[in-house]
Amino acid sequence: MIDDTITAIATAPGEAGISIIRMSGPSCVDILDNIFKPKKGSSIKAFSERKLVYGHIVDKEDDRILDEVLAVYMKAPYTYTKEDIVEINCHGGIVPTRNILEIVLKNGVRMAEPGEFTKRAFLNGRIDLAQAEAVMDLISAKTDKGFDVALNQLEGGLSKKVKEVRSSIVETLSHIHVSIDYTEEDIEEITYPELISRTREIEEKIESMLKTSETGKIIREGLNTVIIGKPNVGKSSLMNALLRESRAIVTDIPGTTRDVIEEQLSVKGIPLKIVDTAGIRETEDVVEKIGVERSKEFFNKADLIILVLDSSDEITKEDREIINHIKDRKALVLLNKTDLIKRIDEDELERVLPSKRIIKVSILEEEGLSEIEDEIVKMVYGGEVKADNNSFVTNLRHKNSLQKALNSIREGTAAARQYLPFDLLEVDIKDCYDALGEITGDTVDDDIIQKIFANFCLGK
Ligand SMILES: Nc1nc2c(ncn2[C@@H]2O[C@H](COP(=O)(O)OP(=O)(O)OP(=O)(O)O)[C@@H](O)[C@H]2O)c(=O)[nH]1
Ligand SMILES: [Mg+2]
Repeated sequence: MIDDTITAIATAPGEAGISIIRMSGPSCVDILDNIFKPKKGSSIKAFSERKLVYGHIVDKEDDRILDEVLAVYMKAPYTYTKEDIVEINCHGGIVPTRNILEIVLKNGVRMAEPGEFTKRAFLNGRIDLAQAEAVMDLISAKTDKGFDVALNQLEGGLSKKVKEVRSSIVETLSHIHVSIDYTEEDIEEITYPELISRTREIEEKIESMLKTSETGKIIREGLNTVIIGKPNVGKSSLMNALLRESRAIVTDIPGTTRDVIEEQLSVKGIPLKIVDTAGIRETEDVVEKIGVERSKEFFNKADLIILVLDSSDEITKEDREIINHIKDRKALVLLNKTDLIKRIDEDELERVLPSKRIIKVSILEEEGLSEIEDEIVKMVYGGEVKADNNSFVTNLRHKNSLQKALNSIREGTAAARQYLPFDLLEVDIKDCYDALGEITGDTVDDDIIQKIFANFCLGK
């Protein structure tokens, strides 16, 4: 049992309407009682829990009023942490917030570590580890889709699936046990073919979860997208059009963008980290040269490349060089400036980039933009998982555990196919069980838990 009381400012720093100072732990109600003077009555304890009470925070040493506040206490176990919780709503200025935090600390409360409230919710068994991780994803979600997926995970969507697989493993293990030592008579012994069909079923369930992880990662972290092309083809115009604002400078002078410009945007719920680059070309200009180098770096690490070509121009040597680089990459090709007379050789393009989607657009006349967005969505969901589904594996830690679980169960299947002894099979199946337990936190080391919560916000 955790026996100390912790505190933190739960709201963002700076000036705002209100700030909230939060406490959790066994002594928080007594401490509130010690520093809070209700407008009516003498003690907060005379009011029922979960009732917001108006009054003042007072430093009893010199009877100084620190702020006019609303305070509430909530009794364990039906709280965020499953412990007693206090929240003080004060004026959202730096001075009252700091003074109230100080007086709380003076009363013997310890400053919370980042994520410690949520960590207590986990340690006290209110939520599992995957749910706790979802809390941070909810806060940091950049798009509605990212939020919906995190909410699904917080409500136990992922955990439920993991638990289902784990319980079929337990069942399989119990059959193996009887077959090893004939103890429990009410459970049937298992044959090798039966065992294989069970492990194959487990494999399939894990595989189907893993399949969602590529899209899941993008939903959570964003799709690293880079716009490339030779100078003056309309890269910055595209960036601005997708952002629906004039972010990057657009002129008819080749070499206008001399450095990379990074922005975040949402394409139908998919967060895009999009980079407009300096047109890639040989140049003597020192600044532009650095820009071109940086563009290449972004190009190398991008998840998606949007190549812009000028359809009113023939394919040049510079275009061909870039085309060569995108052949094996996930890329979308835009033929821009279709409002002008066409000079580009489309047949050649289709020949050199046979598997790439080529979209004709006129960014100037806002033609074809929605087609670009639709194509990006299609590429992300890959036609495999439905876009209206909110059940994705978004977290790299979960993905790694699933992969580990899959490897173990596959080894189990292989061992069963070779009729290896049951006690050897049992080891593989147990490993699979443990790897899945890492996701929900049933089987996970303390230092991993430590690391997970260290990335949380203070006060959450
Ligand atoms: N006619 C026509 N002009 C366009 C279109 N899109 C962009 N332009 C023009 O092309 C010129 C270059 O556009 P930018 O967006 O600056 O091109 P860029 O690729 O970013 O150029 P650099 O930054 O120099 O590499 C500008 O004058 C734009 O107005 C289009 O669809 N049709
Ligand atoms: Mg530009």
